Amino acid sequence: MKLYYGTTSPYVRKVIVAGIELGLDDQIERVDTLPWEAGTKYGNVNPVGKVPALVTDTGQTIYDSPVIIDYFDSLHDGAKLIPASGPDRYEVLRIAALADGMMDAVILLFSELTRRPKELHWDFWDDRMRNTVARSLDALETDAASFDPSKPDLGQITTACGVGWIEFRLETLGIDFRDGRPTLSAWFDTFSARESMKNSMPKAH
Ligand SMILES: N[C@@H](CCC(=O)N[C@@H](CS)C(=O)NCC(=O)O)C(=O)O
Repeated sequence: MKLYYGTTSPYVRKVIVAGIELGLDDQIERVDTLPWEAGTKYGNVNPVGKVPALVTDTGQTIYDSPVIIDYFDSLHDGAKLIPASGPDRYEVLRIAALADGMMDAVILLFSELTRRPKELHWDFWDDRMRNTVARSLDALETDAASFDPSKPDLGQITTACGVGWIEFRLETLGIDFRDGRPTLSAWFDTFSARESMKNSMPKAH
């Protein structure tokens, strides 16, 4: 399998973590991709222009990160990262949607802070994204009480990659996810000790 990836993307990190957790990592060839590069042809792989995307061994192209992880789950017979049915399935998918939505907001905020010329900075947008991130982190603080870091699933992987990225970009964003969130912080520290997390730390270019 070929994974179009970037070293700083939290969505790519989810896929790397899932691959390691499921013992699939040695089947995944990584293709370094810079989706923001001028003149990139990456849109021919994923028309939305975002990493990650996966090309399977049979030549099928799959995106985005939750869909790739669902595909990984179809490749093994062990404990699934996405439960097959019932309330557990929808709880894991809800947490994943919450953490993905938080990541979307924090990425938009980061782009506003780093890519948009200062004279065009839009305070309304900055405030709105910060409020979304704060509300989502508060919800995850409540949800983290029921997380089991010894049993990774899509919800926990998405949350870990999301808050890990906020910490990675702390200096630019000025958001300390730990502030007032002891349960989420303690869970994150335990989850971060997993080999999959240690071997997928974001690296700035
Ligand atoms: N929903 C997508 C989000 C992926 C995403 O936003 N990737 C960012 C990198 S962190 C990207 O490639 N951005 C390029 C762009 O927006 O043009 C997923 O879960 O895979």
